[in-house]
Amino acid sequence: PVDLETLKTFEFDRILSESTTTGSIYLLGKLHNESAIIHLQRTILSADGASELVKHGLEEIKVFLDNRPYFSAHALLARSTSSLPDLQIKLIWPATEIHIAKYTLQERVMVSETAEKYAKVVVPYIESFPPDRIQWVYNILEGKKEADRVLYRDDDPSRGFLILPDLKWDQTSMTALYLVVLVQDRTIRSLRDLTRDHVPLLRRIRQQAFITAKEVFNVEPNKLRLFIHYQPSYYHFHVHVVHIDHENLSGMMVGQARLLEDIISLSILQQMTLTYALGVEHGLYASFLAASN
Ligand code: M7G
Repeated sequence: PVDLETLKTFEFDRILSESTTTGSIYLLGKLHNESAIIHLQRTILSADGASELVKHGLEEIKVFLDNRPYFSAHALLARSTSSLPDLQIKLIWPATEIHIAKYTLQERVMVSETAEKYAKVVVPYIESFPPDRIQWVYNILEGKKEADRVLYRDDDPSRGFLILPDLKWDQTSMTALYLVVLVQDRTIRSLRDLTRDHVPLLRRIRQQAFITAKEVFNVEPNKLRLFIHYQPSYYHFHVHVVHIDHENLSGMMVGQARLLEDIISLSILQQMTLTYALGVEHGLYASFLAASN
């Protein structure tokens, strides 16, 4: 289990990446001699929490620019039992080389993946993963982990799916709403495996995501972006459900994110050439290079 004492033993190695817009940073190091990635991020202020913070939540301010009517200051937050958390901390421990590559700042290139390239390059890449790479998904599907966070579940092995808050969302700000839908069917590795037969499943996912977001978080259907990643990090089919006002998500860029709506209307995915950005540290990059020679 992870606790404060464990975190305090962190032996820092290097910074993998950082973002000044989101105020977040990925650190690589060791915990108890195993590789660990620590992600630190300032928590997003919720709309009603922000005004409370100004009135009651500040302990001290230091003004560093005073040019009336313009003022800028650094603030220290007061401690109280109702204080908002200052930081969101995410930990991957033990971290694999694949995790480290994923969070390392790297050059990106655009690649076009034909159906032939998919079969020749991507399928062997997917099959090279140890099965425990998606153990976290199976743990959720089987009710062994995050069971109390699941918002909707249908255990039918082919038609069923689960909806729960994504790892990326701490549930404080609704405009940062981020849910993930995990299908029960373990044969769909990515959108490449989708056929016409899956259209009813995709439609039910869309409908239920709308219902769950409305019932649980009071977010309307027309405020949600439903999309699928290609390439995904995890080859077990899932859908991202994200608030329209969520900003600064590299995972929403054109190429990587494909609207669920478009996928539902297409159903010719196996034949499509898919073009997307790929980091040069990504495990597929070397395979693509080798295949083009
Ligand atoms: P992806 O498109 O395969 O990869 O999406 P990405 O991480 O590059 O976006 C996987 C999604 O599942 C991401 O949005 C992750 O934040 C989320 N996710 C990953 N893990 C390991 C977990 C987890 O353990 N629990 C939950 N709830 N979500 C996770």
